[in-house]
Amino acid sequence: MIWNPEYEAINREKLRELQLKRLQALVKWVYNEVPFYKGKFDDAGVKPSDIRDLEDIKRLPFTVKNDLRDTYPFGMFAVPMEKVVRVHSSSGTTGKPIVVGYTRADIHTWSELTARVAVAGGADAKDIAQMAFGYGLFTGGFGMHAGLERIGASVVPVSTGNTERQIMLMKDFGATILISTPSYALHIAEVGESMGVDFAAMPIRLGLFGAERCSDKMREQIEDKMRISATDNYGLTEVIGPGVAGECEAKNGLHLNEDHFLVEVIDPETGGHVAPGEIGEIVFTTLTKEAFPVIRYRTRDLTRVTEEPCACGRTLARMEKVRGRTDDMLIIRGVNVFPSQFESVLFEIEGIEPHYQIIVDRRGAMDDVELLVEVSNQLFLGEMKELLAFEREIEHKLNIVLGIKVDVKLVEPKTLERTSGKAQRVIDKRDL
Ligand code: DLL
Repeated sequence: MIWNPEYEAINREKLRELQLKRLQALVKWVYNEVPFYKGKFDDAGVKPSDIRDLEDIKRLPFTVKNDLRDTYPFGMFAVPMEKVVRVHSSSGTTGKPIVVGYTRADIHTWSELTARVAVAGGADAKDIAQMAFGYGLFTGGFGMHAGLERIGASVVPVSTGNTERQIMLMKDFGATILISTPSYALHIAEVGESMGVDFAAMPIRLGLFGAERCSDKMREQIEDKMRISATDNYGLTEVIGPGVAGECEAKNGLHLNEDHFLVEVIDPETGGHVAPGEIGEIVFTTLTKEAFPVIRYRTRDLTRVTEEPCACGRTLARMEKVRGRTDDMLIIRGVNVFPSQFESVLFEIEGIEPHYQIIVDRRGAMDDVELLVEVSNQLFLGEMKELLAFEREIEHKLNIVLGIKVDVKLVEPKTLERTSGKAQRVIDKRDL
């Protein structure tokens, strides 16, 4: 099923015409309404009338997270506050949060986009949708809620926390869809198992997961434990929240809502476009947002985009699952490594649970990396000698792939902290 075939299966030539028309109107709008953009465009020597085709987007300056921080809280809004009906915010780990605003029309657009994502993942009006994203300044709860309501599903806004009650309600209400982060879904599955819950006997059939990376292995684990089919969806507060891109049932990339967002993939070092289909940093320009438009917003998320036709009939381009973020990159004794590389090694090894934590510290002048990994109960209860040999084997495999020495510590199942939001995989204790 496609929620809005007129746009989701649009002829790509027509799409480009629509994008250009919207881009031209947007650039004019922000130039006149947002002093920040006027200043940046003037500095770059570009006027709204210079945007004659889509390629001209390259003439516009990028927007980065710090630009949004510097204008905290409402400095980037393109409409007066009386037109703003909602604000959300992204916490970030340091400094001031980023605040975004929505007009009534933006809220309407947003639910259209999350409706698309939900339907692409297999949801429909008959579904009972258990919303286990947080409601609040985080965009996940309210954003997905509106889309599911719009398609006519019965939404149960449980929010996060109290996992046992979450499972009880899931059972009693006969939820057919779970909407959450993949780490929280895995936690729900594990708590369910320990409560003796038989997910196979429950009506739950789909998972709409997003807001953080979910490797294929982790997806399989959740699907297996909960007896569901799960899809991945992507978004970020600065662009709108969830609803930027969502996987269809072909599960081969996330369809980007290109009628509302113009997508570029750039080389994070040079800022130039990468060749089509190559990996780079994904950059978004909102084409229809009123209160908080962004121009060439650098997400720091690394992925690749393909325009190849998809089996589902949508013509919207697909982004591959996010591989990592440019700011995830750890520099260990001069070597660049991404947490997803640890994961790719770990998840190939039998007996490893999908819970791990990377702890980086500095001893004297040396960086020290410790990797805590949960192993299956069966393994953990085995012989010490075997456990130690297993640790050395993992260290060896990591060394081959990452080129650094990692100190692996196997830990008992269920000892690493669980979360109802996004998992924290890296703890960097270095004072860099
Ligand atoms: O996480 C919005 C969202 C909510 C998306 C619910 C999907 C579902 P932020 O909190 O601003 O917004 O975080 C945005 O999270 O730049 C990515 O690094 C990461 N992220 C979001 N979705 C995915 C995903 C929401 N499906 C940041 N896969 C983004 C990997 C994701 N990373």
